[in-house]
Amino acid sequence: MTYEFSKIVTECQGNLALNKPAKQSSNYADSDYLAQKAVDGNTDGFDFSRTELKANQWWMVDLGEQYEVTNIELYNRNENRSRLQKVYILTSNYSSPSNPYLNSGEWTVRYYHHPPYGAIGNIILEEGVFVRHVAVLSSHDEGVTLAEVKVYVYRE
Ligand SMILES: [Ca+2]
Repeated sequence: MTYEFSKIVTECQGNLALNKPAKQSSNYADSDYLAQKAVDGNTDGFDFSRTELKANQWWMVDLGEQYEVTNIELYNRNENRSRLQKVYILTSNYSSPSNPYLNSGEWTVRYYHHPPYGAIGNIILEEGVFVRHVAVLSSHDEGVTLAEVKVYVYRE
């Protein structure tokens, strides 16, 4: 008889969000600031995603499968940092969740920051949070702009 065990993550797998499919609620004008800019591995604050300048815009990435995520790192842009305010970080373990919005049964708010005025940094999740999708939503009326989002499993 053969026993098969689920693979257990015992070491850091690197940034799980890197080059994963990302999308956002709107694209700023005809700009190049598409959602994928926030998962291209470049944390340069001059290379960023950007939605339209209005409230309740969001950005999200699909990690492809569920992970027990421990850390989410956000990098703001270099200029006009204060545009990124009233920031919610949400996660979902649904395979195809609806668009991120507050008070949805498919998304859980893991973090809220107001006002950040600068780099947002490293958010550490509690143990046992299984994540397939990570979203960033802002209720501020200047939209969501992100240089990079990184997602890690550090815990054994
Ligand atoms: Ca980037």
